Amino acid sequence: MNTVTVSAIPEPFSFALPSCALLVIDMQCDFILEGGFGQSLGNDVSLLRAAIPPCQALLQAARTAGMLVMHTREGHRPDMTDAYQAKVARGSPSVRIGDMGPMGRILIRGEAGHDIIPELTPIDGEPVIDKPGKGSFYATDLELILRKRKIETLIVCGVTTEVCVHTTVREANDRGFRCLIPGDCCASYNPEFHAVSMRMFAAQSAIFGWVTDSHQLLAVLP
Ligand code: C5J
Repeated sequence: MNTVTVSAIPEPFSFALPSCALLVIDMQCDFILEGGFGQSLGNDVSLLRAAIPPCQALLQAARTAGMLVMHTREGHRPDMTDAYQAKVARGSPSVRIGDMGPMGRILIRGEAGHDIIPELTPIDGEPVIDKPGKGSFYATDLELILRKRKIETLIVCGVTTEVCVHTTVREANDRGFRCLIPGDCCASYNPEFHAVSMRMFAAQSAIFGWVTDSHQLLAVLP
């Protein structure tokens, strides 16, 4: 029933299209554009831009294949009642969560910086999950939506690889979802962390998931 097999590490990965969803993690202006939260932490945000074209291609292919597409955004309520002080006070960024940045208040829902970048704007019918944490399952209705749609497999992409992508894949894996991670559709401010994250996903017979790339996926999606 509409099963495809994609080349992956550590072994080819087969999945049924009707029970597979694409999850695009935190492709938000605050992480990717100049002046956002990512840069306030001292990161080179240009490193994340490499993931945009492969994500665009995969997003288009998933829509054409009729797959469930979901997006996440990391951020908080304007009154910050859902932002633990332990998170807000972490480190010494030049601008903290909730402070005013060039694209509005950093990581606050409704602000321009919190929005998904224009290249990957969700279309009608694609659920957007607003999450206060790094993992997409924590304090959200993501699992409810996936279970209702009888989703068993997640293709997970987005930023940053070792933070929100990794946390989400681990959460999904523990909940019984099989995760496929196209590496070129993920990015990190630290290329070494990205590379090691990919190895960690696939180690020990795919302990967290299977790693592939957008070209392999585009070759098998209808
Ligand atoms: C971070 C994320 N890195 N989306 N968030 O704070 O990975």
